[in-house]
Amino acid sequence: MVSVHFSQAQFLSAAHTPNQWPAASGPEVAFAGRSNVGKSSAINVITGRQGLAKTSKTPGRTQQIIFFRLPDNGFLVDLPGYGYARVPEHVRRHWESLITDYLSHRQTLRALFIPMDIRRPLTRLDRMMLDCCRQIGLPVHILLTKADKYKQGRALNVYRSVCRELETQSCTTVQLFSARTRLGVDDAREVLGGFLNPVSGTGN
Ligand SMILES: Nc1nc2c(ncn2[C@@H]2O[C@H](COP(=O)(O)OP(=O)(O)O)[C@@H](O)[C@H]2O)c(=O)[nH]1
Ligand SMILES: [Mg+2]
Repeated sequence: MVSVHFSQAQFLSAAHTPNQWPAASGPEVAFAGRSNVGKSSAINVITGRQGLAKTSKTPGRTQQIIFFRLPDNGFLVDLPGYGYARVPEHVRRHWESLITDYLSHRQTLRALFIPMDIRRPLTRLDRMMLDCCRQIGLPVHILLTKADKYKQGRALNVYRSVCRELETQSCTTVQLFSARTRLGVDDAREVLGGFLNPVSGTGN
């Protein structure tokens, strides 16, 4: 059984540029997704720390990489959201360079969690993100967020069709999730723990 003490996660820093990243000193999992899909809410409910990651009704605000330190040396990372239509061009370019730098240079990055709103999964930018991860060999776990917005049957249909679309994509997993009802929180913790602490549970 993997056990990471998520509830002891602490805000460490907010970085605009790579030289502000904390030293890469332990396994790291980053959350990346379209603005307003419930990324920060997911981090809060998974860690059990309401208010750890700032949530907002106004999409497209954060343009920094936020680092949270976990006990035993790991990091959780909140990447700036993408796909918000009303950002100026220079902000979008800044976002692209931040993310590209981070994904391609962060040696300790183990996996990406990509939350997607269940009502609008696999947008063009989500697919670009998935392609990027495939190219660099980074595992991805997709949270279909706000599952409470749909009845169970409809949510399961979306889940199945996303799984079908991605079945040829190795190292990509999918689950239903709701920060509101806590659906899927334990599963998400287990997957996250496995990425952060891959030797646990193997008898080592
Ligand atoms: N119904 C519902 N709303 C959610 C859920 N998760 C987040 N939200 C709402 O969606 C909005 C954006 O959430 P936030 O976590 O800030 O999204 P982020 O921009 O992806 O970090 C907020 O108004 C949240 O209250 C969920 O599971 N269910
Ligand atoms: Mg956020």
